[in-house]
Parts: sequence; C-alpha cells; structure tokens
Amino acid sequence: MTFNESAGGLVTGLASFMQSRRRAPALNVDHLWVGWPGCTVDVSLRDQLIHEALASFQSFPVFLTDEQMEKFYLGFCNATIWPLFHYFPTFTEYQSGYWEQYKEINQVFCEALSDVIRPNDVLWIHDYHLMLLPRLVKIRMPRVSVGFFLHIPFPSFEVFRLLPGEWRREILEGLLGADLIGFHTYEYTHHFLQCVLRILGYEHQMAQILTADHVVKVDTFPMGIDYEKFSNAPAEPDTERETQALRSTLAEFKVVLSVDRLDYSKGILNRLEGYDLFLESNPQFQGKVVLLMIVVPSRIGVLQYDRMKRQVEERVGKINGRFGRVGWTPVVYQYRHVPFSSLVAFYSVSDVCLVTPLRDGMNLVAKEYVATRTDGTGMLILSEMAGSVKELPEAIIINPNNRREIAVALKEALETPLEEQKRRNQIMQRRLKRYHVSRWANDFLNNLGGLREVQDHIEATLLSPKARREVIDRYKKSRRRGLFLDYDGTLTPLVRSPAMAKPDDMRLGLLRSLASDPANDIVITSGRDRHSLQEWFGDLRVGLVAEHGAWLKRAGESWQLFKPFSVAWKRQLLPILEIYADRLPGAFVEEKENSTAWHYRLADPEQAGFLAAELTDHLLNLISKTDLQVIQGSKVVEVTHAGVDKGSAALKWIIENEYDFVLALGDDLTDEDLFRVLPEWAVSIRVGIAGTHARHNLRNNADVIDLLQSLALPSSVSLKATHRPS
Ligand code: GDG
Repeated sequence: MTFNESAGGLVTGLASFMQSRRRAPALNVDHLWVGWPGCTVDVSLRDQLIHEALASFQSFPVFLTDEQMEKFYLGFCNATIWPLFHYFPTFTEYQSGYWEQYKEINQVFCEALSDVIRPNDVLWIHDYHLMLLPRLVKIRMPRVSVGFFLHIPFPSFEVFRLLPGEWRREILEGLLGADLIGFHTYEYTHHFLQCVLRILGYEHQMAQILTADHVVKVDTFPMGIDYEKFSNAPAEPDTERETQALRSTLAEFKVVLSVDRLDYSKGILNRLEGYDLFLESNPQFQGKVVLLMIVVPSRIGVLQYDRMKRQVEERVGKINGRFGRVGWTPVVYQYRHVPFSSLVAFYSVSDVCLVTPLRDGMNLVAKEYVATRTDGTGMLILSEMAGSVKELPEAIIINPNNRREIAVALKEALETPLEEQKRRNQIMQRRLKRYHVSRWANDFLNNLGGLREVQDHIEATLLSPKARREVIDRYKKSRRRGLFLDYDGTLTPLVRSPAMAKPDDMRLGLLRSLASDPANDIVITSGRDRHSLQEWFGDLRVGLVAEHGAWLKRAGESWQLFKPFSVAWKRQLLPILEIYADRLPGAFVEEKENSTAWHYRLADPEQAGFLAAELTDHLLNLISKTDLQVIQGSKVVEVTHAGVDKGSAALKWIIENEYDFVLALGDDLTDEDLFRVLPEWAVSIRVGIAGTHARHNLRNNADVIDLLQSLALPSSVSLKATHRPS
C-alpha cells in the first residue's frame, strides 16, 4: 500500500502548518485529518488502510464508492459549486441527483466524525465539498467547536441565488452550523453575509450572526504560505543544482513562468492569447522570451477539463508553429506534477511570473513566487480576480479578460529596472513574511477558541432544565402571580405581515387556562394597537398593554390612557414615514393612536437596513426637543412618547398587587424596558439568543409555549413534565 500527497493550495497550506506545529512541541496538540483517501478502496483492504493511515499519517479515511464520487465530487462539487462559485454559471449543472448525493456524503462524513471525535474537540472543516457538515455536526455533537473555511470565492448574491431555493437555503443553514466561518477576502465575507441576510433573513452585528440557537462569527482570514520554506528552498543543494541546469539551458532567454492546475478558472487560454499578442506586437522580444507553462493534471475524465486540455495544447501548438524557429520554442509546455525542488527551480529562474485566473479564491502560486525571489528580483503579473491581489498590490495588476492588458503587462514586466523590481518585491515579501500560513491557521483557531467563551456565556444564560424546574416550583408554591407576556415573537412566532399573527386555538386555550387560576394576573404587553388586542383577547380574563404602554386595560375593565398625550406631532411625522415607505417596496406605515410605526419586514432586507438607519437618524433629528422617542423593534422603527414603555406599564400592576411571583417574557428591545424595572426576585426571560437585562434566555417561541404549558398543568402532573430535556 503506498501513500502520496495530493497537490493543491489546501494541502500545501495545511501541511506547512502541521509541520510548524510539530517543530514547536508546545503547540503540537493531537490532531487527526479526516478525509477521502483519494481512490476507491476494496472492502477487504479497508481495515488495513485505516490502521496504516492512523499510525503513519494521523489520518482517518472516509470511504466512498465510485458511484458516490461520481455524483458527489465530479457532480455537485465540481460541476455545480465549483463553476458557480467561480462565476461560470453556463458551466453549472443543476441536477437533483447530484444534490441528493451531496447531502448523503455530508451525512457520511458526519457519521465518520462521530466515530472519532470527542466532546470538547475542535473541528476545522475545509472547503466547498462539506458545506452541510457544520450543521450536521452541531446537531449531533453540540459541544464540539466547529470552524469552517472556504478556499474558493463566495459569490455575490446575484450568482448564489441561481441555485434552487432549497439548495441555497440548506447550504447557508449548513454553514451557519459552524461557530466560525472564514473566507480569504473581505469581499467573500461580505457576499456571504449578504446572502444570509437576503435568503435566511439573519442580520449581523459586527459580522456576528445570532441564529435561532447559537452565535456564528464570520471573518476574513487571507491564507498565507510557509514563507521560510520557499525563501530557504533555493539554497537547498538539490534545488540549486536544478536551478543551475535550467539557467544554462535557458541562458539566452527571458523566462515567463506560469503554474496551475488545469482548470478553466485559471485563465490558461487567456494567458496564451495575451502572450500571442505580446509576441505579435513586440517583435523585438521574439527569440528572446520563453513562456514556461506548467499545467498540473486535475479532475481527469471531466468533459470540460478534457476539452480544455485539448484547447490549451492546440493553442500552444499554434503559437509555437507561428513564431517558433530552430533554437527557440516560444511556449515550453509541461502537463504534469513536478516535484517541489523543480517547482522552486522554476520560480528561481523566471524573470516574470504570469498569474491570470478569471477567478481564484486566493492563489498561492503568486505568493510563492514572490517568497522564492531571495535576491529581490522578478516581476509578478497578477489578475485582479485572484484573492491574493489584496495582499500583492505592488504586482502589475491585469484583467485577464483583456488580452491586450496581458500583452502590455508582459512588456512592462520584462522592461522593469532591477531596482524597481526589488522595491516592489521587498514590500510584498515583508507582508507575506508577517502573514504566513501558521499565522493564518493560528488566527483562525484562536478565534474559534475565543468563541467557545461566548458560547459558554450564552449557554450559561439559557434557562437550564434545573432553572426551569425551579421556576415551575416557585410558580406552584406562590399565591399571587403577575405574568407579563409579550405577544409577537414571544407567544407567537414572527410572521411576514402583522395581520397574519392572529392567535390560534392552542394559544388562546393556553392563555385561558392560565387565566382561569384566580391567583394569576396575565398581562399581554404588546406594541400593537389596542383594537387588535381587544379583538383577539377581549374575551379572556387578561390585562392588556397596547402601543408599548400608552394604553392599559385591566382584566374586565375598560381601556385607559397611561397619561394624556398630545398627538399633534403625528401630522408632521406621518408624511415623512410615508415618504420612506414609498421609497421601499414592501415597507408600510402603521398609524396607531399614540404612536406610529414604519414596518419593513416584507421589504428587501438589505435596502431596508440602510433606509431604516437613515429614517431613524432623520426622526431623531426632528424630535430632539420633544418628549418623543424613536425605538427600534423587530423590523420596525417606531415613534412613541418618551417615558411610556412596557416597564412603566407593568409597574402599575406590580405596585398595586402584592405578587410573590413575577414572570416576564419578551423577545425584543422594547421588552428590555420591562426587564430593567422588575424586582430582583422576578423571573425575566428574553426569547432568542441575545444580550439582555433578563435573567435568562430561551431559544425560541416553541420553548416559551412549552414553559407556559408546564405552568398551566395541575401540580400533580407538572412534576413529570419537568423531566423534559432542554
Ligand atoms: C485552492 C483555491 C486557494 C501546484 N502545482 C504543483 C504544486 N502546486 C502547488 C502550488 C500551490 C498549490 O499547489 C496551488 O495553489 P493555488 O492557490 O494556486 O490553487 P488551488 O489548488 O486551486 O487551491 C485557491 C487555495 O485553495 C488555498 O486556499 O488559493 O484559490 O482554488 O501551493 O505550489 N506543487 C508541486 N508541484 C506541482 O506541480 N510540488
């Protein structure tokens, strides 16, 4: 049984990182590399392979059949995600069979992990093949810290949305199972956050997303290279020998180098076209320049790749046929994987490195070339579509779609004085040295470690099964109780339109049952207008608070204003709210008796975010010398009277009654006013994972109903109900 390392950026980066960890024993934590072994393995050999992979390579193989690989790897990964994420929608195949297989293989990886992973392990998932895995793992093993890094670009919303609705949602949800999601560049991070907002509706705060059950951080980690490995390599005896030999062979020529896997994203044909034009328009360079083109075989057997190989070879033949002569081959083409020493020798002898991807997540070849140029000479020509361009702006930057730019850049690079070459390279080398691959990996892992604390803090505030039992116990033992319950988002899930949130029979039954206990005062504390509350809950023995506290109604009594208000301001502000609603399809204004609300739940979330901020600013300016306030609810901006809030309203009940048990439940900022004023001993619970003044958090509306149902049960039954897992 023989083992070979596979080629590619991910392997290069992680292999270097692992080696650096081995060199520093303090950092050398136990690790295990879990992945597909690179070929199908006969069932009879699997045990032996597992044994050897574990013993010699700290690796654990996940076996897949040929058929699975066909639909998963060649199918969904490389015929759907790879082309789409690299902005080749016309190459993208949308086959449900591929998608089903992708889901299945992610599940297979989850199964494999569950055999080897321990509860407090750190799991770092790499790349687009396993985008559903973070969530699967989190569901199965919630205590495992999960990081995910995408090595390819994350496309803009307009491109990502080309995936069928179910696929795009499941991919985003899958990724959001991770605690930390990393991308190479800020643009990819931004695209991802944009897709999450537009497709799943999650906003982010400083790139942290609060999902229904945990906090996800999204950040940019540009991957570096093992700088020392590349800067020391030219001096290695083997490499030096190869370099000398190459130098003498190519002594008469300036050398332009390109190295990449055979892939349509790498712009190999564009490069050849640019070189062709360069030779045509610069006859003085004919016979003096060689393009040394290393193309590494990849994804053999895939139609597009086979076709591309033929096209590349035809193009090389055409250039050589057109310009070449005895003693000069304009393009020296090698279609093979070269050993590391040869790669470094190629970097060392090349005057120019020509990197022309049409899209590339990062592109490490560009960085490696710069690191290898220990004498400071050499010119890098780099595509503006490569992620690495952000860190290598001193290169000559080109748009690979424009062959003239490539031709002009080649001339400029070949004519750049040595001093200028050194100046540019020194700047880039300093940068690459600082942000090397270990720093990249350490930054990622340290960030992931830091998130454990955030998650622990959240878990500490979540109502634990024990705290839940205590709440129920205190409730049962108390004699006089006030239960203050927010409606939208708390008693009922948030829905697209406020009118759709009518309470169903289950909720009404639950409230009726709680209200039937004479010891209970149930008060629904809402931002809604009093007429809706009256219509929905008027028949129940419950208190009502409407418009965030402007209107109060004790059970069985009539509505009262919290205090007399002047509403003359509405005449002035309503037209402004209307203008903002006109500017944003889906937004609308709700006029209540003492307040006004600008709702944007139905609007385009991105545009709405900007406009809501602008409107808030505008309103704050206008109301600066009034007793009004602007409050931000859940997808709503409201103008209300200052000093009127859910807290002040609830205090009316609390002061008038001698409660020995108070429970407050709410899901948004307006409920914080209530949590803040409650006595120390009250039970306050914020619904959702968010920072709060409440004592506890509950994950969602279903958990709220569950808790209230437990309270409503007769005492003898409730003891059994407390065994429910959290
Ligand atoms: C993906 C993303 C992102 C190549 N040929 C040989 C060889 N290599 C090594 C290079 C370099 C690596 O493979 C290629 O890395 P790239 O970054 O250029 O490209 P991908 O393989 O497409 O990698 C990419 C990367 O992941 C990392 O996140 O940058 O955007 O597509 O290290 O040196 N090494 C040897 N012989 C070869 O013939 N020894």
